[in-house]
Amino acid sequence: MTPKSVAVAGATGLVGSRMLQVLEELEFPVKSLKPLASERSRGKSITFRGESIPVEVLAEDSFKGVEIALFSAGGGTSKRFAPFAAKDGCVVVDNSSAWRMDPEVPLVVPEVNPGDIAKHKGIIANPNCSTIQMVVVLKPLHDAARIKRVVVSTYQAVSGAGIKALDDLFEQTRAVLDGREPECKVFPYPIAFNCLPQIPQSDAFTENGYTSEEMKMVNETKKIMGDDSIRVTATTVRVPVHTGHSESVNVETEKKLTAGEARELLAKAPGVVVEDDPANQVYPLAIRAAGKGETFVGRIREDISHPSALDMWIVSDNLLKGAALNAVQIAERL
Ligand code: 25A
Ligand code: L14
Repeated sequence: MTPKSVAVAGATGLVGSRMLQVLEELEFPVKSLKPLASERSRGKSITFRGESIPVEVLAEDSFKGVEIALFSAGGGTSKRFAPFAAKDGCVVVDNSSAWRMDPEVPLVVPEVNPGDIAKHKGIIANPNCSTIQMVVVLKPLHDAARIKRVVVSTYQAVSGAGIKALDDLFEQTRAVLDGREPECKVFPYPIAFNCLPQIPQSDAFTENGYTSEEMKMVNETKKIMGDDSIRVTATTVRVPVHTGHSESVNVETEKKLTAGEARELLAKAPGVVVEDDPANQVYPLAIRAAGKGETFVGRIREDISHPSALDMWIVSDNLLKGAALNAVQIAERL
């Protein structure tokens, strides 16, 4: 690949900083790097390959001469600025939910639907973090046995909600340990020592009683897998974990798969690591998945309440495969 000029919009955020790190670690051929953020980051610098680069304020003309732009600065920012980037001939890989369900925009997990990348018209969407780690595991099972229905509950890390949410987790934990009242700045209720069945923290509930995060898992799974017939229901929950989303997933298939057959299929699946040895208490853990690029699956077992279904536990780093790594992998395929 000839070296590319790359911009990162939201470079000072949690996901943006992981994007810079992944570009370095995967030795992405970067000719020049342009870190972009909001007014709040004016005067800040980021470090890329040992070099300090000043952050520029994102503007409509930021993308002249830029070939690839990775966006992670929230949905509103993507909606407003990605079209300007595309118009200037830049290809946008967007981590927000702004464009994901647009029929003109491919929604891509490279292990699942790499062929959709070529259909882009300037914008490619990076799926929701909880969806990405689920579909890399579902895909080989679907190919082998056709998935009819998925029932998922998530245990989502606080880093998914950004830097200020992590500050809340730390401050509240300290307050509780010191015997003070925890203060809520980002979440509607304390996240320290608690679970919140509401993601995101604002604009969460849709008319059918699901949260928007839950409906993302329903709709994005069908789009990425290219199969509207897969029925999905989800309950998404924030837990006081720093980084690494965990998921309890029940998968009903048309053709019965034994737990052993599923393990064999998943052992061969790209980007997936099977960690499943109950006798030795081996199963995926968020604290071990954090910082790694793979998706880990374990606790694979046949559902005793159904003739043709499996239960499993899926864990991945929400900032890496769930966001920055998947975006850079899409850019690599470009
Ligand atoms: O709008 P949404 O979709 O609800 O998204 C809200 C936030 O969720 C995070 C991300 O926060 C996003 O802004 N997020 C989104 N997708 C995520 C994912 N898949 C995700 N988190 C995890 N997984 P973040 O803190 O990680 O990153 C924010 C980055 O976006 C830049 N940004 C925001 N608005 C922008 C913009 N850039 C350009 N134009 C805009 N209009 C933001 O830059 C950061 O890089 P910044 O300069 O605004 O922030 C620098 C520092 O300021 C702190 N901060 C953030 N918001 C506020 C704030 N301080 C005060 N008030 C605020 N409202 C941050 O802590 C940051 O360090
Ligand atoms: O759709 O954990 O990418 O708050 C990313 C952050 C969904 C919510 C997305 C979180 C959002 C998620």
